[in-house]
Amino acid sequence: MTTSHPIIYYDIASKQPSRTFAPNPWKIRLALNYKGLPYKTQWTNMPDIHSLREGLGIPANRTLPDGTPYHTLPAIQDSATGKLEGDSFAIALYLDSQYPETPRLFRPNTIGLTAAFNQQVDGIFTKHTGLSTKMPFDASIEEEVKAMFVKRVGASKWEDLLPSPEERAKDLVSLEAALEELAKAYQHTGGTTDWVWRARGTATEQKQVPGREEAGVLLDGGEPVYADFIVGAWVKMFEACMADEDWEKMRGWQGGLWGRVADYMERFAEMK
Ligand SMILES: N[C@@H](CCC(=O)N[C@@H](CS)C(=O)NCC(=O)O)C(=O)O
Repeated sequence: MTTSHPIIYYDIASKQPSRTFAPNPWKIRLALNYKGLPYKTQWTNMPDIHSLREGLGIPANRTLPDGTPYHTLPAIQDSATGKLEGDSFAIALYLDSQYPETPRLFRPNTIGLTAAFNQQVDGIFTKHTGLSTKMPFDASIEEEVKAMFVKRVGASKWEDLLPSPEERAKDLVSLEAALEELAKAYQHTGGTTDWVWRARGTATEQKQVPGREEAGVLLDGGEPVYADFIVGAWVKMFEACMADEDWEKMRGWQGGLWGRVADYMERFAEMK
């Protein structure tokens, strides 16, 4: 039964107006809206995620390169059941099992498959997060957030984390090539990835595949599933955080597929 008690949904705060921008929170924002569950967002500044989760009693779920655990979002607290969950995939599973009468995120027997896809897609985009050069943090915490990232990677200053124009150009070519492979899943083709030896993209030495049929906006058509929200979340993150001219390029890659995915996800993007 859908409950009248709202789920508290913890998301990372942006500058005003508050909006989701980070990929894992996006996955759950899209999922909650798709399922039509009543929820209320509690926006949390990035430097406060640690104390929030410790206060709620949710264990850390990521580790820094030196082994120190650190806390992340999304997390949910379901006041109907008392359930606390602090990992996006586990939240998606919980929502389907607790609210089975709402639209399903997972079709039967696809949980392992979707978990593997989650890892694969996270890997593709994480490799290219250097392109997200305009994270929309509030000015009041921006310096603190930058200092957190600088300390984490053992750099001496924020500017050292930003890609040079040459690195950015290389990253764009590499992301386009990786997305060329991902686009095959939308066309139900696929096969062994070949971009390692025959990178594709718009760089002058590369060629686009001729005669591509327009790919559908969902992996399997019909209704979306969690796998669609995994990709949709990352595409929305890049839309929010990339330099405008880079996003304009990405929108148009693979016959405009990523622009269509970003636009489609808008129907599940309400910030409640
Ligand atoms: N495995 C976790 C990963 C969550 C995660 O990495 N969240 C990022 C945002 S996408 C975060 O909260 N980062 C906080 C930080 O880096 O301090 C999940 O799927 O929920």
